[in-house]
Amino acid sequence: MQRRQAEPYKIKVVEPIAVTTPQHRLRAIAEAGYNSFLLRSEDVYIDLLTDSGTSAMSDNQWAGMMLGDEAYAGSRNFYALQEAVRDIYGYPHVIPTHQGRGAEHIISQILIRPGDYVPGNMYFTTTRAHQERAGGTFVDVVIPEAHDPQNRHPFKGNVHLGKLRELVDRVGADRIPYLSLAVTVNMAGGQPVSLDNMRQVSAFCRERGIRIMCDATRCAENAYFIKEREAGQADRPCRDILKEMLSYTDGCTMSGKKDPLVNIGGFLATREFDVYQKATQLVVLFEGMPSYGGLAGRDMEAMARGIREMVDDDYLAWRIGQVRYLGQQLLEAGVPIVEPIGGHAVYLDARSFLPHIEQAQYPAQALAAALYLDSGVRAMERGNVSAGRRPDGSEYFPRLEMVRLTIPRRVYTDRHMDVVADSVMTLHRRRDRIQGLNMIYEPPTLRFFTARFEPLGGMLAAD
Ligand code: PLI
Repeated sequence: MQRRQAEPYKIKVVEPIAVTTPQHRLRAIAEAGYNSFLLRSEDVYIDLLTDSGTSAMSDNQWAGMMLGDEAYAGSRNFYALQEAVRDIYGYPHVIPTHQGRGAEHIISQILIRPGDYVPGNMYFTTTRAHQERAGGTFVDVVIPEAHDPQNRHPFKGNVHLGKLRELVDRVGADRIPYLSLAVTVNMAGGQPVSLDNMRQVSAFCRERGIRIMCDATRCAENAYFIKEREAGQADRPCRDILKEMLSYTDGCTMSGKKDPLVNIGGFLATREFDVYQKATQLVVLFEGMPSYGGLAGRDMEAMARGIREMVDDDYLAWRIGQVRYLGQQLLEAGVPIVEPIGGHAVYLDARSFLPHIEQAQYPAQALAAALYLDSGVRAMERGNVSAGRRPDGSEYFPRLEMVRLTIPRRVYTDRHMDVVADSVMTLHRRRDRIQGLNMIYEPPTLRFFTARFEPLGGMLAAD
């Protein structure tokens, strides 16, 4: 018999959430232009929009908040953060930023020149937007399996060395400021990169003189997958695996809002003093002093403590286990999801779920809206709307058209996951009644945040 495991924490504070009526939800989603980003959170029952900034902090983190040293410069909490980053990530130079994209902005401005190419193991929205804003062209070098939702490759985030080599040979290493290496790969479904792949990629990049900037946003979850799936890693603590992973990179951008279990914060870290020095010049313009980067002292303290908590093996096993608990129920009911189940979310494959809706009518956006209408569960579109448009104005039409059920860390119980599973399964049974959407307002960048839609044919809900 497989013994069941429970949460490695107990609950000290609770936050009530409201169950809403179908009429209320119909009004709310119409007012939100059928975009789940534009819903008020008070109208949401179970909020799976994102795992970003939505974690529950521990009592130790809250205690740290009371020890905020709110000095303009040289706050002791900055030194605690620097120490945690050196200890857990292994990078000597650290600059706090208000969140991950603050770090992406700074590194893109420092390293990318107009006409450069930035290879990456699949794009992320804000990361690519900053690379393009700095004049770079993003080139996808992830393995092809990553674009196939049903392919069960254990490390779908791996870099395809052949594609990377082809790019370097074509444009020259001097046109490639860095390889952007995400661990895990969010847009592929929270899929990990193997240690072996990182080792090989690092050897190649070192030989060609190309630095590796890691998007380390969910690196602890990536380390857990390595422990679980990669030969010879089962007995190592995730903390050690993580240190080895990052030893193959030259620096990272980091959103503290994911793995480090805080509600706000991020940082840029590097091994290169040069890059660090240039970053200190930019951070004062855009974020704040290099010793706070837009964060209060208390926020840096909470992040420093969260960084140490995020590598706990029992926590990570439970965390990945909860995501899997939801995904497994959907798989057993025949709902098409991205496999293997990823680290921070279960991704519904909206193309297979709603084959009658063309991608130009945003099936993933329509499915996210239908889910909200059915049960008050808020999810996020990660498909054609998120991918946006190419510089020539055409839509990307990515192969992956997904709805992300993103699980906040330490927030919901498995019973909440049961409610979500029931709702998705209900929609799947009635899927032929869900209609596509027409986009009626489209902002020029990162359109998914604020775009507005209307249902085609006037009917959206499953019933
Ligand atoms: O939201 P930020 O600015 O702290 O971080 C940006 C960011 C960078 N890389 C990756 C892989 C992310 O997932 C990411 C933010 N993700 C969000 C907001 C999400 O909902 O997935």
